[in-house]
Amino acid sequence: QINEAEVAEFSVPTYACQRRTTLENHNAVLTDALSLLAEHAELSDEDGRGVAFRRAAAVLKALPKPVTSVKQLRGLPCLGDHSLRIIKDILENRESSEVQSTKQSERFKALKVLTGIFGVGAKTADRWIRDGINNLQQLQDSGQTLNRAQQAGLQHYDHLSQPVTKQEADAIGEIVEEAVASVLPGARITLIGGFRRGKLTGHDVDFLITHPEEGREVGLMPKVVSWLESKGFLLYQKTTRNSYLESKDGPARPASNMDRFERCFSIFKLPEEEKPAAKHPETLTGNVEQSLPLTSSHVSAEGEALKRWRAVRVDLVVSPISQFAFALLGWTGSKLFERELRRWAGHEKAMSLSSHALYDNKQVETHFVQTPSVKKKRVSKKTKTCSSMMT
Ligand code: TTP
Ligand code: MN
Ligand code: MN
Ligand code: MN
Repeated sequence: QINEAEVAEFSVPTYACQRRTTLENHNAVLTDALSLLAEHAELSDEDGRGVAFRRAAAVLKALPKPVTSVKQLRGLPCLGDHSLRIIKDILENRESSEVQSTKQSERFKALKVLTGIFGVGAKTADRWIRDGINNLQQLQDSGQTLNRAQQAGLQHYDHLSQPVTKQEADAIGEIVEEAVASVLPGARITLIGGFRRGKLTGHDVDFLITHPEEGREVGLMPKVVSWLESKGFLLYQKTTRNSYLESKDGPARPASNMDRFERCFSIFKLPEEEKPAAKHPETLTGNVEQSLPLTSSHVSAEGEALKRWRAVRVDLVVSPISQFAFALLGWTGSKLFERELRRWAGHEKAMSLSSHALYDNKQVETHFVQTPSVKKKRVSKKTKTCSSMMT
C-alpha cells in the first residue's frame, strides 16, 4: 500500500462525494468518451454499466491535469478494466473504436432522438425502435398513441432540445417567485439542480418551494400551478402529490429512487425579451404591445400581435420546512454525487440518507429530522428508502 502510494501520481478518494468538485475539466476528451458510453448503457437499460462509466468519468474529472498515460492512473478508484481499455485506446490512438462505433450506430442515434422527447424513456424508445421507428418523422407517421406528456414533448421538441441558459433560468425564477408570493406570502423558492451547482446551462430549471412554518406548504402546488396557468405561463404540467406520509408506519419503500415530495413536471412558456425595457413578463402579456417593436414576425395575417416565446422544462418541488435541508441536498445533484453520498452514508457510516431524512441504522427508532420547528417523529421500523441507491 505504501509502495503504491509512492508510485501513484494522483490521489482521488473512493467516493465522488469526498472529492472537491470543479467546473474545470482537464480530461474532457476522456470523460466525454466515457460519458457517451454511460449514456448508451443507460439508454439500453443497463444501469449498472452506466454507473460504472459515470464513476470512471468522475474520477478523471477530479484530476488536476491531463492524463497522458494509463500508468498515471495506477491505484485510482472506480477505473474498471473496460474504462481503462477505453482510456488507453484514446491515449494511444486518439480515439476509441468502441466509442466511435457506438456514436455512429443507428440504434444509439435513434435512442437519443426518441428519448430526447419529453415523456419518452428508454423502454418506450426501445419498443418504438423495434416497431421500425427511428426518428421524429417516422414517429409522427406511425400513428403511435402518445400520452399527454409525449404529445407536448413532440410539439415543443425543438425548443426543449435547446439548452436553457442561466439568464432564462433567472427569468423563470422571477415568474415562479411571483406565483408563490401571490398564493402564499412568506413561501420561499430556491433554485436547485444543475444551476445551483453553478452550471451555465441546463436541460431544465428546478425549484424547491417551502414555507418557514411547518404545514403551511400543504396544498401549495395546485395553487401555484393555477396561478401560472391563469397567466398563460404553462404549456404542460403534471402534478404528483406528496406520498411521503401516506403509509401509517412512516415512509414505505419507493418504487425507485424517486422521492415522495409533491412535484410538478412542467413546460413553461417563457416570453422572450424583445428589448432590455421589456423585462417583466406582464409587459408581454398585458396591453403594451404598442411599446414593442412590431416587426412582421410579430404580427399574424390578421394583424394580431404575436409575442415571441420559448418552451422550457421546469420542475417544481414542494417540501415541508422540516425536510428542507434533505430536499435541498437531494435535489442539488449531480445524480452521481447524490448516489455516491448515499452509498458513502450507507457503507461507511451505517446511515440511510434520502431527500426526506437521515436515519442512523443503529438507532432505528429515531428519525433524525433536525429542524427547530418540528418534534422528532418516530418510525416503527427501520426504513429502507435508500437501499435501491446503494448498489
Ligand atoms: P435534473 O434536473 O434531472 O438534473 P440536473 O439539474 O442535475 O441537470 P440538468 O442541467 O440536465 O437539468 O435533476 C436535478 C436533481 O434532482 C438531481 O440531482 C436528482 C434530483 N432528483 C430527485 O431527487 N428526484 C427525482 O425524481 C428527480 C427527477 C431528480
Ligand atoms: Mn435540472
Ligand atoms: Mn429536473
Ligand atoms: Mn454497494
